Amino acid sequence: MSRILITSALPYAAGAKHLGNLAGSMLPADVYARFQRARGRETLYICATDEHGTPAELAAVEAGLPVAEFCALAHDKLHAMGRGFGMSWDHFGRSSSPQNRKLTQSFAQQLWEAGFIEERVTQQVYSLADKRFLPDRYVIGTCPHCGYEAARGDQCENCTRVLDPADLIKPRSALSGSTEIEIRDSKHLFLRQSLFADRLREGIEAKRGTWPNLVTSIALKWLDEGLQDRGITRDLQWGVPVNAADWGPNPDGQKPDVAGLEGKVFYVWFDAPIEYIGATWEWADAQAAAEGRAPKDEDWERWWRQPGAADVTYVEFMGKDNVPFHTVGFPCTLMGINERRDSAGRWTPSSNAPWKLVDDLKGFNWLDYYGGRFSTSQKRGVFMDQALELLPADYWRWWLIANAPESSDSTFAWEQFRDQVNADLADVLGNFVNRICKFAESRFEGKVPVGGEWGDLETKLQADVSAKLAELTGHMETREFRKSATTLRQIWVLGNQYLTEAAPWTAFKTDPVRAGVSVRVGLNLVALFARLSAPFIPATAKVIAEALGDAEVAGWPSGEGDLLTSLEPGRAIRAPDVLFRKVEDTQVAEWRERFGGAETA
Ligand code: B3M
Ligand code: ZN
Repeated sequence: MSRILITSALPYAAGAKHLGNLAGSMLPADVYARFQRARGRETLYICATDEHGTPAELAAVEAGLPVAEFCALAHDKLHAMGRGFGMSWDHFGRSSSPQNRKLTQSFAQQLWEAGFIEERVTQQVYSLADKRFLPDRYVIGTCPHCGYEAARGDQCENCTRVLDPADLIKPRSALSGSTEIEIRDSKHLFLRQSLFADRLREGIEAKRGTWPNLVTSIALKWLDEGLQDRGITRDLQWGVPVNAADWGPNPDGQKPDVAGLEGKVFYVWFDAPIEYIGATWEWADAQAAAEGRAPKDEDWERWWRQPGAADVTYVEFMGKDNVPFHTVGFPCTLMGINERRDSAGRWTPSSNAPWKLVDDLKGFNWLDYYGGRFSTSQKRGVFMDQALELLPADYWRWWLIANAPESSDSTFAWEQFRDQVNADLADVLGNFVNRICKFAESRFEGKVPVGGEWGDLETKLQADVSAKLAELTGHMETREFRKSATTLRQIWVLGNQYLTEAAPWTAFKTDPVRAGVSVRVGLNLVALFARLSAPFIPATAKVIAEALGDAEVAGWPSGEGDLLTSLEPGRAIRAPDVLFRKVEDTQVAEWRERFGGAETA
């Protein structure tokens, strides 16, 4: 049985944490991780804060804090917020960790020595007003591709194209707003991505049909446009320092220009994906410390390096803007270490134990707010910390997964949110659990009824539920989250239909044994619902399991087996408190007032 390694895109320490960040990477990754653990697979779900680069520096300036302090606070805040939403991370690391620094420097060294990194003198944007270079997001201007006027120097968020600050039309400093800008020479390291184009294309073509169309088409579009070599260093202070003094000669016998590279750091997009590995190392170190033993490389390398990782399936989750960096950038880094390329373009394995590349990549479109973007500055939309003040995490988890922006963008609107959580969670699931548990309490002494035989209704229910379970398991395995939520809801509905037909409340007067059978089956449905719902709404699933006398939710059911007979007759149960209170119209009105509604889009 394969082990499952899961990563979700690393949130910027400084980023605005809107519901889209949750919907498009962390939450589906968590649902998938919980599902795989429930299936009995050894699963590792890794996430971290992405702390380097201009976004963090700019936010620290704005907050008036030293950047290291700013990042430490942001990390803690994000960690708490993620936990609040039920993220079952095995480790939530920091890209500024010593482990990531070591890996990043060692990877760069290996790439240099293998001839995949080149030095170039580049033209950088220099601000006379700020007396410094302005890499990436320090420059704002008009996108040369789509004309968007607030494009950042690293990427246009409108058309998702990756940019070079010097490409921007009408550039201005993000620090001072100054347009007094000149272009100066500065030496930088470039990863020779163009050498990898054919290998990358082969890899992506092989994933067509398996990976979402969105992902393969973004990756192929990138390759079709002609893969550019990528600058992987920056004129910044905050980041992983370029350790060129440690490096040996490249295949041409050339040593790096140590003086020319003095004081530079690696580009944030070079070190951030490496932190997936770095955070796994942090996790292994923390485990060892907790168990009072010395850490071993083998503990984290078994997830990432062959031959130990041969049974690992590695799945990445991210929003569409991150796809190029994960289908091109990060694979180049790893392939450049795993393999050698001769001057004729022939590839052979290097002498290194190879690092694992992604097996499955799940990309998402955007979640927007009433058809417009979530925006902190324009006070539009509800953000992660605010959402948890309004309602428990499971409401949000359910709605966001049921409306995951998979095949297209999806949109959040309070009215639709209210209608859907009220219908699915309060009316269908919550009401079912409460009704049957209350009835068992009042008519069967709070016990799973004993005796009586199944009739046609139960046999049919078992067949229907079992067919739907196979469908649900299939959707979960292929990471089709909307379809999974739809199928799960259909299973809840099957339970409701069964109870309506079996009507133990009326049967109780004339045929108490028959009513007992229905109540027993009903309670077993409750137990099954907890198991199947746990990846989506884990807190509620636990409350349900506890009401049935279990400390934990049982694992994912494998097939027909004990689908409707897992609770032994005679077991004591109790009705839980109301699982989901309905979202009221007055709340919707208040929240629209506070966070904006259709008029703001
Ligand atoms: N921090 C981008 C983002 O939050 C970036 C992802 C890094 S994944 C290695 O959109
Ligand atoms: Zn653009």
